[in-house]
Amino acid sequence: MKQSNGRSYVLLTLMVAVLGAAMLGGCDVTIGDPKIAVNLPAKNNSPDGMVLGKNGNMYLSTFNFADKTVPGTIMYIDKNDKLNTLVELIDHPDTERTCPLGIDFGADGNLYVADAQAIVGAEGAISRLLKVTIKDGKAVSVETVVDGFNFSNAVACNGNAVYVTETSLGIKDDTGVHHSGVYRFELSELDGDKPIMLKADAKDSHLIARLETRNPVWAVGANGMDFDPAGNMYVCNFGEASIEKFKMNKAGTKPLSREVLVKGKGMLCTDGMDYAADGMIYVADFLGNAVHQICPKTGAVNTLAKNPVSDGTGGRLDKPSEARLRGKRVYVANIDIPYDNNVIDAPHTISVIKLKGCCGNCKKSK
Ligand SMILES: [Ca+2]
Ligand SMILES: [Ca+2]
Repeated sequence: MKQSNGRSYVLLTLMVAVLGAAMLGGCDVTIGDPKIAVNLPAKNNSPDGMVLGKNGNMYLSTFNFADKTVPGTIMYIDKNDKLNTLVELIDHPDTERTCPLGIDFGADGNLYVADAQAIVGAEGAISRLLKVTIKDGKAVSVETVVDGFNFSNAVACNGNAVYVTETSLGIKDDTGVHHSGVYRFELSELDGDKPIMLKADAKDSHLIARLETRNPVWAVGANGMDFDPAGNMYVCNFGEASIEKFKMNKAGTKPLSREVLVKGKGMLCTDGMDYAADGMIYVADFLGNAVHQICPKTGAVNTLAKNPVSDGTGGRLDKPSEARLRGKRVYVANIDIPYDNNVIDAPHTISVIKLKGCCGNCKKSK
């Protein structure tokens, strides 16, 4: 039951997303001047999740939307913007492919990866959380540690836990509400020999937060996620074009309160996000083909870059899905997948936006 429910709902979501392309085309606005940080090999043409490692490398998940023979791969961009491969991931036994999206390092130093089988239309609740064990900077093993997501998406680690957004809880709701959420796992319960199998229908005890999305075209829920230094959790609600802020209990096991930090204000959706070292939030706007900087104190939005849908030439944004800060440079993964009137096209790029000092954006009111 779980698999059929999850499958039908996730596929419906993706079909609606495709149909929505005609209704929500790009616009002609161009803001900013992003450049190319890295050219990706043609086979690794669908980049998504990124995380800045303690060693200064920007780690990056890549797959190939159209070609299932290409393994999902974790790469990294070193301090000189040279691209390297960390590890190729293990294919799912049913689909024979891996589709890595969000990534983050746990307090144990290992890398946790969302394998979103749903993004390429795989059937069933078969998306996963993978653990890449790292020793001396090298990947020594890849294991499945949680199975049974409908659509695992972002990964964010805080304390001794790993949090994963579930973009669809697979719940049928005739009122037009799309249900999604956040799962939390203790590092100590993640065991490659005994993967956690999630219970269906939002009944699993690891589910700590639920989100609702009311968008008739883009029924896509919880997406990017991150924590601030005080332990507050921020979750992007894609179809609402919002970021929700959750004040957590001390242990980080459940939210005590929640608020919508920002919604809309020029954003058409909220995809991958970074609560960055400079105290600002960076969010990729897949539908708006834009990257925004958001003040977590006021919710003010400063659009750093935006352009009509492109092929990515020269660093133009090409369906960005994640933005991460390194120093004063915002790295942007152009996932370039075929939704919202976009076509997969060369070049395949990571863009970079150079920040010009402090924007002062936080001084503005909402
Ligand atoms: Ca492209
Ligand atoms: Ca494109």
